[in-house]
Amino acid sequence: MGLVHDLRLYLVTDERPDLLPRIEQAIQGGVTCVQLRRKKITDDQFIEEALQVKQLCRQYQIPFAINDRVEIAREVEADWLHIGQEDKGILYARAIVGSNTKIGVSVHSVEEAIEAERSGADYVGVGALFPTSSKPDTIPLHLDTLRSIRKAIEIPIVGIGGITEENIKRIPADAVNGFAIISSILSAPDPKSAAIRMRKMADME
Ligand code: TZP
Ligand code: MG
Repeated sequence: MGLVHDLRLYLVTDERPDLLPRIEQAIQGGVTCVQLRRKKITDDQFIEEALQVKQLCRQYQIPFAINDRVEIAREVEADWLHIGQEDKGILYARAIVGSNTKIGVSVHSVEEAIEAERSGADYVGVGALFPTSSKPDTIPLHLDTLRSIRKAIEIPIVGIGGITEENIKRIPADAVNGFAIISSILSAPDPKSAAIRMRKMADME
C-alpha cells in the first residue's frame, strides 16, 4: 500500500539537539506526519538528520516533510516539501522536486492562499492561529481569516501556531484538515502521551 498523505496531526520540529527520540515517541503517540524544520544548521548537518528522520518515518509508514531546503528535499527524496512566502516560490520548488513530492505553502491571507493553490500547492499551512514563542515575530491572524481561506480554496488546510490542548477546540473544525504542532508535543514532558491526547482531539474536531 502506498503512503497515506494524512495531515491530521502534523509534527514540526524545532532546533533542539537530539530530536530523534522525541520524534519517535510522538509518532508512537499518533502524529500522522513529520516535518524537519531547522533554520540553524548547515546543509550537511541537515542532510544527515533528514536521512535519519526519513528512516524513522518509513519505519512507521508516515510521510516525511522538509522545510525550506528545496534541493535537499530532492536529494533525500522527501515525501513533502514545505515552503514559506519568503522562499523561492512554488514554481521553482516544483521544478526542482518534480511531481512525486507534495508541496505545502505557508499562507496568511485569502490572496496568498488562492495564489498557492493556483500555482499547484498540494496543501497550505495557515497561521499563526495563536501567539507562539516558536515563531515570536508572527502576529496571530483572526480565525475569520482562516474561515475565509477555507471558502476560497479547495486544497487541504493545516492550522499552525500556538495550538495547545486547551485552544485546539477554538479552531473551527470544518476549516482545517489538520493541526501542525511544535511545542505542545515536542516540549511536553512525555511527547507520546501529548501526541495521544492531541490526536484524540484532532480526530474529534
Ligand atoms: N509557522 C507559523 S507558527 C509556527 C510556524 C512554524 C510555529 C509553530 O510552533 P508551535 O510551538 O506549535 O506554536
Ligand atoms: Mg520557509
